[in-house]
Amino acid sequence: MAQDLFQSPDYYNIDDLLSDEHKLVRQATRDWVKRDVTPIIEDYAQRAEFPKQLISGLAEVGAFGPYIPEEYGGPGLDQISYGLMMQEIERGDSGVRSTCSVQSSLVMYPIYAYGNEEQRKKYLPKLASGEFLGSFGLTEPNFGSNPGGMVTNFKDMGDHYLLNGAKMWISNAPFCDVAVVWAKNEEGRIHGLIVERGMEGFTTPETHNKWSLRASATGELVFDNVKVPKENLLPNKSGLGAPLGCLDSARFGIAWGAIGAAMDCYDTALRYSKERIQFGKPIAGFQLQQKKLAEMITEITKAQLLAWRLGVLKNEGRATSAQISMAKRNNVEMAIKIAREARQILGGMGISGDYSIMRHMMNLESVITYEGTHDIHLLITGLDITGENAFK
Ligand code: TGC
Ligand code: FAD
Repeated sequence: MAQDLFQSPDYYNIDDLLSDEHKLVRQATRDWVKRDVTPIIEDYAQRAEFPKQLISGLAEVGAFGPYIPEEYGGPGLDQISYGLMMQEIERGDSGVRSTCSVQSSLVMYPIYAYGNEEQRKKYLPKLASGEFLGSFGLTEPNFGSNPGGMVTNFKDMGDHYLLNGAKMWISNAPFCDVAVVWAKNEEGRIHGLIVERGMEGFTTPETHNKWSLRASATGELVFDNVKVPKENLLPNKSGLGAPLGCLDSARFGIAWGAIGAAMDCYDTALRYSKERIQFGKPIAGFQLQQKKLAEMITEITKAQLLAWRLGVLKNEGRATSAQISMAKRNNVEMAIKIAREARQILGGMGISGDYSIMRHMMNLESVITYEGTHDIHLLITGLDITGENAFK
């Protein structure tokens, strides 16, 4: 059973910028991760299995829909609290944070923001409590970075819709109770539909052989003439902007989450470097190792400030999609570079599951690709600053 010695770095006293509530939320999540995630996560990752027993704990700390109002079962917290929770959970494992991102930003958010009152009351409390687990179907086999080309479609059959198509690379798919699925109507307009497990023709085969995000379940959503009740269509927003709006919220959480993974790698490498003796002294005393560690804490500090400022802007309703893209891109790249450097500081031990670094490093290979690839986010910034669209 792994011992969790994590100590959170705060080189620029960024805690001074947080409220008492932020710190309480962070501490409660950190305590839960230390108690319930760290001791078991390596074993589940090695076995490529999602630890389902964590669902109730995630619900208890408020990680399912942190900013969803209390009347719908959420804790009604602000965006910085949401970010800090994602940071602490990803400090444990990106796959566990993925489950929260999907549930909160990709399932609860669209039901809350684009759904009607009946849909909110029916689904949100069950999703907040973890009774229901959700998935989000946007990506298709031939449409990943370019989701606007999707071919999944539904036809109006009078008293129901008939849904056909397939989504792939879907987090939580194999055991989701509900899926928010994006599909085109007969006019080619994209809409969100809530599909429930048990609907005839709806299957969710699991995707195997992943070297990354092994403690998160990934699969397909397959729709073969699925009859979806008309009341399951999200009525208040359509077009590609609807799913992209959900991605803004999830990408924001990832910008914070990646800091958690980076902190864990840095903290592990710093401790190891002080304990590991070579050539008669701790390797922390060698300039080359200090360079790595000094650059890590510098990059973590810059990422913390970026995330905090983005959180303030988001709380004020002023964060733009392009600002969120910049933070997702920067912070995930920062984390993956730190994971790679930290692994080297541990030498051979760096590849062992006795330490968390290699797992973080492999996980981050998914994080840098999902929710918009590293290159796509660069192009979003490029478009924003030049006005020139380099996608097409
Ligand atoms: P484009 O013509 O630029 O835009 C279409 C409409 O969408 C609006 N829009 C946005 N709205 C809200 N938030 C955003 N971030 C938005 N970006 C664009 C835009 O204003 C427009 O609205 P309207 O009213 O004019 O129609 O669309 P495009 O086809 O050129 O594509 C743009 C592009 C490439 C940036 C976009 O499609 C994109 O972001 N691609 C990346 C796809 C992606 O991120 N997929 C993620 C799938 S989900 C996932 O990975 C979950 S991982 C889960 C886990 O954590 O485990
Ligand atoms: P592609 O779009 O084929 O891209 C391949 C390469 O081409 C990339 O490097 C990309 O940057 C580059 N590229 C593409 N277009 C351009 C361009 N215009 N200019 C320059 N370069 C370009 N999706 C969901 O809907 N729901 C989920 O829950 C979900 N979970 C996921 C979980 C995991 C573990 C993974 C790995 C993926 C998940 N995804 C999910 C899918 C993810 O969002 C996509 O993999 C991602 O958007 C990229 O799509 P793609 O894999 O088809 O790559």
